[in-house]
Amino acid sequence: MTEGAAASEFSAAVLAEFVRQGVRHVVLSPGSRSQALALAAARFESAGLVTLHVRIDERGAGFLALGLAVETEVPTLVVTTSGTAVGNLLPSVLESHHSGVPMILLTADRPEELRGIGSNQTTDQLGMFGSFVRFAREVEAPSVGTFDAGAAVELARAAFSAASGHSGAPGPVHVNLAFREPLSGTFDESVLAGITVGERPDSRHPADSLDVETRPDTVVVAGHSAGSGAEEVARSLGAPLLAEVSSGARFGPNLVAAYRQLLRNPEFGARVKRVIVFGHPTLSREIPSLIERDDVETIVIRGRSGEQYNPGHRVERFADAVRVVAAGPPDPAWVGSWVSASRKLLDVVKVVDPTLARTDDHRAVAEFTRAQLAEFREPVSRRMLVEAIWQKTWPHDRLVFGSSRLIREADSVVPGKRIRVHANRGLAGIDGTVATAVGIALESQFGDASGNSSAGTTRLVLGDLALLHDAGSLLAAPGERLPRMQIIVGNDGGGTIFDTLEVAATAEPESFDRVMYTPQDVRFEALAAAYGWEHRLVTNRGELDEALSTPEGRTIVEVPLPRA
Ligand SMILES: Cc1ncc(C[n+]2csc(CCOP(=O)(O)OP(=O)(O)O)c2C)c(N)n1
Ligand SMILES: [Mg+2]
Repeated sequence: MTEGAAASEFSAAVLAEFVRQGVRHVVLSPGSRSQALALAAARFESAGLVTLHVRIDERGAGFLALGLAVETEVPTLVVTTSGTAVGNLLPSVLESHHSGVPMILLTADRPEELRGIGSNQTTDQLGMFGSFVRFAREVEAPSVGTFDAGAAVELARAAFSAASGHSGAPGPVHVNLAFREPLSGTFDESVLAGITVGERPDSRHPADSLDVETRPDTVVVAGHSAGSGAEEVARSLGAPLLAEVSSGARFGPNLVAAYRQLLRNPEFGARVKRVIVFGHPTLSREIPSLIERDDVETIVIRGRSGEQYNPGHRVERFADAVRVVAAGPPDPAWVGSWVSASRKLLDVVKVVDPTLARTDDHRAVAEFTRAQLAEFREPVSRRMLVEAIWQKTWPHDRLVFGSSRLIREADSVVPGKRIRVHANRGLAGIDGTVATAVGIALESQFGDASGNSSAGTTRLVLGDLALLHDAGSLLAAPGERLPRMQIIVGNDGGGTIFDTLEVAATAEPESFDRVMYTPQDVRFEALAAAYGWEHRLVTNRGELDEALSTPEGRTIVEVPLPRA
């Protein structure tokens, strides 16, 4: 074995064990120091063992890996070179930590003797992610003398286990690998033939289950990523289900979509005395205010996040799961009052009466046609936009929201529907949204390395600034897999979420606009064209329905929205 071959043999041995453990996707950004890992990953892809994605920007690569892992629930590998490349992974590491999405960073580094002496592209990489990673390991440069295939296997198992949350919450893991020149050689490709691709690891088994009695004063809150278990518990408890739009539990007979308005209403909010929380609520002020009340007792079901939800440190009990024990049959009046009040609040008034079209009265028919045309030409509002998108999304599709106003709008108005919705609510950044959605789209549409595909479209719904923040992730090199995807950008010329804050009324308008609204006048049509995306401008309901009904390829659907 030559020295370069040692780097490549070691890289192949590490990748082989990751594949055995269940890793299916590798995202990498180019670089010299990481070449042994990168070239081995390319061979693993040719052998059908992993799906490889190449992106030049490590920040986007990290979020792409996160999106892939949201779908697979298995750690995705991210391979980078040394220096600032590694620093660019921090945003996705933070989101991965806070949302409990597994990923494994394999960052290349200079060997010991080249550190701390001003070597090119060399910094202090170990510990760069601080307490945000579940595990950080330094790996010495492989060499002929010390080559140890067993160490490679042990390393991959430990990293995979930590990222998967086998002894804690799932999240990010950092493996910093030194490589000495020559940086790569060949490896024995017979390794590729002998790998059995891993099974999906079992999700954690709930250990600590808490008995909860039915009581007509209890609500179930389903925050981000709560999962469908929250809906089941609400039903068996006979409790109103206050489920956020990305909870995975916004459906079922107990759903209270207008939960924010009802919590503000003393007739409803004040009667709550017990709250059971699943997932991570972030979209309202009403939920934390409820939990902080002195007369309310809160039970939190431990989620995937590296940090448990505990507003005002008021949570009484944490548990891995709840078991409903009936103190008596649930009181149907309790949940019924919430559900019917919510439905009443959200009821849409139908403008056009379709029975008019069936009449012989010419004036009535003309009236109907006029009304229909008017509806068709109605300018798009935020509510109309999110309702139309929700309506057009089906279980084989994916819906992703950015951290702009539109997710809050959707959370206030959309009805129950069992569809897959994601948003980066771990830290609710406006960064990395395009890359995350592309990851979700690619995995849901192409599946694993065996090419399992399901039909379906991924729609990303976000604001103009969030799209511009991650415009670089529109890039995909020739030869990369391309998703079927619509990016629906509500273009209100800047960050209008700040207009909804108290400060908007008190700040000096010019300063407010300069430093908070931050206006932009980007031509999205040109941006789309530059990256090879289609562009559609949608200004009224008719055009919106048409655009949503014909998703093809990769399209940016630009919807101008009024600032107010
Ligand atoms: C990385 C990051 N930087 C800054 C913020 C603060 N922030 C939250 S929303 C927002 C503006 C969003 O604007 P846009 O995407 O156009 O949505 P709109 O509010 O107009 O609906 C900003 C800057 C953030 N959440 N994440
Ligand atoms: Mg905006």
